[in-house]
Amino acid sequence: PNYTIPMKKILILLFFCFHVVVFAQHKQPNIIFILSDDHAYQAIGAYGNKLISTPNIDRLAKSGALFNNAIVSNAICGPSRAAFITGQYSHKNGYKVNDGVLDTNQRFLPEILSQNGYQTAWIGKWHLGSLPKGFDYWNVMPVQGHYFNPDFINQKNDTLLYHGYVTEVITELTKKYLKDRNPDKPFFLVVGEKATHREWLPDLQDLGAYDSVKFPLPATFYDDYKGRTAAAKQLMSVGDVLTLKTDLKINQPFGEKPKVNNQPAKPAVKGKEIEESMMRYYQQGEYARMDSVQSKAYRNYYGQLAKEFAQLNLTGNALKEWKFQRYMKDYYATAKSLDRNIGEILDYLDKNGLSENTIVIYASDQGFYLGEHGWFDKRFIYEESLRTPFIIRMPQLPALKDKKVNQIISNVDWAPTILDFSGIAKPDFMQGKSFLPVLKNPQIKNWSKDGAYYHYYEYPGPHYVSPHFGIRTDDYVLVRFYKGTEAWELYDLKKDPSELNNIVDDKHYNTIKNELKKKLNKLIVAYDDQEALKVFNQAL
Ligand code: SGN
Ligand code: CA
Repeated sequence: PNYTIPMKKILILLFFCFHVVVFAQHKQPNIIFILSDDHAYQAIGAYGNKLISTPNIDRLAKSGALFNNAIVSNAICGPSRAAFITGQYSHKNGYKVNDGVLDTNQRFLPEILSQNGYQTAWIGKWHLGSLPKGFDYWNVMPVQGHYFNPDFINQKNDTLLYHGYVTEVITELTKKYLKDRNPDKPFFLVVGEKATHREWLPDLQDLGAYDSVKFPLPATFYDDYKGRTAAAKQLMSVGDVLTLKTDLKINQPFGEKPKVNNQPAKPAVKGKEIEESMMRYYQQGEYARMDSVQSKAYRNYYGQLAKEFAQLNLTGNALKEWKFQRYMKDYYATAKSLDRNIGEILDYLDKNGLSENTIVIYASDQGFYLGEHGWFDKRFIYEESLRTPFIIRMPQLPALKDKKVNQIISNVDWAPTILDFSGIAKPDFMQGKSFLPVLKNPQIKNWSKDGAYYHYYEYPGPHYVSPHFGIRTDDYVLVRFYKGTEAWELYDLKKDPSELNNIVDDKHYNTIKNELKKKLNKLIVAYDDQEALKVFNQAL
């Protein structure tokens, strides 16, 4: 028999198939998602901050798109991450508050990417109780992780201590992953940063980086919370809740009493005793993890500050404002390493010819208060915590360069969008919606979320923010608080961007309020949030 012709046909077919596969893979972009922790959009140059510098995040923004209205669905760590990898709201994926255990009997984004040819990885902070599932590679820090010499647990279940500063360690692990990965498959990699989580411990080289900057007090620092009961009840104020000792690292061996009748406070201990007390303090808690070089740098830097602080004998507003300055200096110094390390990752991509086919996203797990309303922390549906930085560089869409996008997107939309990059259909369980159409055309008119849905649960600890749900549209935010506080709130974001004036009882806004309530009800029903529906119906 003559096999020549069929063999030729088979070869042609094989050749064709090979090209289809190669072409498809070429079209599947690599994706790096850098997810920081508590990094406020107000803390980024590209978002308008002129007091600090974030050259690398800015560089990403210059070559990509920056979203001004990227919001989260539940502004705390674990729930935000769970929403990311499930594309679902907290009431569906079950992860409503921190320190639970994410139910791994559900499907996650990496599994769907794997089925479609991707290799997937998560490195760094994870904070979902259970260990990562569905990733081909992972190496994560238990719970919140540590700034110095952090422990990591990997998929072989080995817990290893990595010597060094956390942000640097994460970058090293990231580069190693990129180097060792299978070069024939596209990758999806999440880099989970610890920075800038409380309590802010800068890298040694960044101690004092912003000491010469006087940070202006936010206009709402002395907010009186009039007409806002839930805001009045929280425990997240810089002036009163942030601790001198742990958060600001100011040990006070000099005696904590403020001056009485204009008499200077008497030092509790003197001379050598002060040094010894300092020594002891910087050997405890987080400092116990440090090596001698690290703890010495901390002892010198914060020890000096503690001495200066003791001389000042501050009380009242002066003390609150001093705490605010120190909070800002530590926060921004911690962010400095974060930005530098993002630069390091971008450089690695450039040097290794990966930039062209890699989509890079930078976002935080939520926003953060930098003294607005007098606060640190997050949780509220109010702007600073609701909105998270979101910057995306997509070489595939060159028109996106240096674009500012105002469309509202939510973190439940992240997963559907990532799937859409490779034309992978969104699975039914995902509640978000791909915003690739917005990336292709930022001016698009008919891509609308018709308001984004929000539901926060964790109560009472650690910050006494009443559970609430609500809707955020381009112009308004309508909220229902239902535990601890029972109240509706409505803000006109165009007229009152700081959300100081709760206009829910203002008759002029009756029509708007009723429309928003209808829209909110529609979202609750569409997303099937039974708990909210019950409260909503009782609260009408
Ligand atoms: C810790 C912090 C809180 C913070 C939560 C959640 N306290 O409990 O201030 O709100 O984490 O943060 S601390 O004294 O331990 O720093 S989250 O980013 O994980 O949601
Ligand atoms: Ca967080």
